[in-house]
Order: sequence, then C-alpha cells, then structure tokens
Amino acid sequence: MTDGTTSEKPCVLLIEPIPSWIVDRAHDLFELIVLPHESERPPEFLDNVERIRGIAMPGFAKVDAAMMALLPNLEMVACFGVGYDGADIGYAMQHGIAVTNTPDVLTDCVADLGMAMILATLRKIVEGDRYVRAGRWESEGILDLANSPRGRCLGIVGLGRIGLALANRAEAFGMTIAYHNRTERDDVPYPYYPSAGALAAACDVMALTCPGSEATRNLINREVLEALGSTGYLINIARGSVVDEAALVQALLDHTIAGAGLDVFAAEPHVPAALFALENVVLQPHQASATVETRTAMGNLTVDNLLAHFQGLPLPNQVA
Ligand code: NAP
Ligand code: 8YV
Repeated sequence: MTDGTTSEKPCVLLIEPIPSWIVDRAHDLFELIVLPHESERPPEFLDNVERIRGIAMPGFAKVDAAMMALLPNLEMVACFGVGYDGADIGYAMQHGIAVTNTPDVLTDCVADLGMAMILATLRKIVEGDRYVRAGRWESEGILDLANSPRGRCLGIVGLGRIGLALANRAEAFGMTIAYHNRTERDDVPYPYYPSAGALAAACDVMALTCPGSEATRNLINREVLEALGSTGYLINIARGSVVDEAALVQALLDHTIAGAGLDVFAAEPHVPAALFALENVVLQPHQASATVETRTAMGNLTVDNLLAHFQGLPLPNQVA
C-alpha cells in the first residue's frame, strides 16, 4: 500500500502473487500500490487511480478493458510471465498502452517440468509413491507395469521456445517428435500436422505448449481426445483454456485416453474434483516456472521492462 508520502517515483500497481523479493526491488524504483489477486478493489487502489502509470501482473491475472479504463494515466502493463492472455491486448493497443512479458528466461524450467510430467505420467512415478506410502507394495505386491517413453511419438501443439526445448529433452529419452503450429517451420526436422486432430491421431503423447488465446480456446476437445486414443496421454503446460476441461475429465473417466499430466486448469486454482480420484492423472499447481532461479529472472525482467519505459528507453520485451 502507499505510505502517504509524496514521491517522484512512477506509481505502479502490482497485482499479487508476485514474489516478495521482486516487490522489494520494485519498491526502490517505483511507488507501489499492491492489489491482492482477484480481490475487491480496496480504497488504497480506488483513491489512487489517477496516479497509476504502470501495472505489474502475473501473466494469468485478469487485467481487462474495464480495469484499464479505471486508470486514465495508465502507460504500460508488465506481465510477470511469457503468457499475457490475462491482459486485454486489444484495449491496450487501442489506447497506446505498452504491454511486455518475460520470454526465454523461463523456457528451460518450463520444459523441464513438461518432461518431468511425461515421465511421471507414463512411468507412474506419483502413483508409485502413493502405492508405497499406503503400504500397498507390502500388502498387494508389485505395481502394474508402466509405459516407456522410448519409441513413442511426442506430438507438440505449439513448437515455439518451450515446445522446442521440450522436444530436445524428449529426444534424449528416445521419443520421436511431431508438431502442430498455425505455420509450418522450415528450421526443424520434425513432421508437421496442419491440425491438432491430425497430430493427435499420429502421436502417442500430446504436449500443449501454445499460448492461451481465443484462437486456442478449447482447441483440445472431445474429437481430438478420441483421436489421441485409449493408449494416448495428454500433457498440458500451456493454459487450461486450451482444453475443453469437461471433455478431458470425461475422456479420463471413460478411458478414451490413457492418462494426463496437468499443470494448468480452466479456472485456477479450482481443479475438477473428479480428477482427484484418478490414478492415471498427475496434477501440479501451475508451477512449471516456479523455481527460485527462474522466478527471480522473470521478476527482474518485469522490473527492467517497467524501468525502461519510465526512462524512455526501448522496452526489452514488448508484445503490444
Ligand atoms: P512461443 O515461443 O511464442 O511459442 C508459441 C507456439 O505456439 C508457436 O510455435 C506458435 O506457432 C504456436 N501457436 C500460437 N498460436 C497457435 C494456435 N492458434 N494454434 C496452434 N499453435 C499456435 O511461446 P513460448 O515462450 O514457448 O510459451 C508458450 C506458452 O506456454 C505461453 O504463451 C504460456 O501460455 C505457456 N506457459 C506456461 C507456463 C506454466 O507455468 N505452465 C509457463 C510459461 C509459459 P504459430 O505462431 O506458427 O502458430
Ligand atoms: C507463471 C506462466 O506461472 O509464463 C507464463 O506464462 O504461466 C508462468 O510462468 C506465471 O506467469 C506467474 O505469475
């Protein structure tokens, strides 16, 4: 919250949760107003709307047209994350509000979790842990056999920075790679499929690493899951909005697909309760970039983008 003193520092609205050490650095550079994520807008915010010139927000937080319209002197929105689907880019562009993100610094960390989810799901790592802790190894004997990634095809929806880093990791585990983007790449040796459905029919494990957007909303629907088939796995490290979540839950319940590894959900932090009882699903709390090292780099980049703007310098990572 503001401390009541006047300041020459630009006033920035910081939407939680952004780690405290980022807030500490930003405190030295900006006058900060902290807004709890999805909270009612407190008086400290409403009394200062005219002074706010910048927003720092997690990429998934909702900064829509109504929110931006409340801030007549808003100049920029700095997303703490590579995804910026929470910000209304159309409104920002129409009103000359710059938008930045934090690409590259999180690519390896997110791809690491993607690979870990492939291994955890196919190799029953979390299920095995539960089995041992419950004393079932001793009482029931060995766990059912798992599946090897080796020789299986990984189909990547969104072969960009993270998708390619995931492909490199999967190849080290003996997987072959195929992909679907809107545009075929001319710099990779992997087979291209013009639709998610065609890719699903051709692969054994489908990983989602595309942005959340209106274009990708419910891209993975019942039809695509049927094409993936009863021996297929879905790994989602992109956005919950890319998957028709009700169709996915049904497909897992009726064994239309074999299993799933999910880091992201349609209405986080809500996770459909039906998933909790399923042994063939590995669940994570949207933590693919959540290491001290990566979050520190993301936070510094968020602050660097804000600082560049207020110093009149070119923005390191402008998306709009
Ligand atoms: P990127 O380099 O821009 O790659 C995105 C890829 O998606 C591109 O290859 C793009 O190719 C493809 N794509 C875009 N729109 C598409 C569409 N409508 N249909 C099919 N493919 C489409 O981005 P990145 O750095 O790899 O990040 C990707 C996404 O990962 C982010 O936007 C974010 O949502 C998500 N993410 C999640 C976490 C997490 O914590 N789980 C962390 C970081 C990032 P074309 O343009 O040719 O279609
Ligand atoms: C973060 C992300 O979890 O970069 C993204 O798009 O989803 C993640 O890195 C998120 O932005 C943190 O607030």
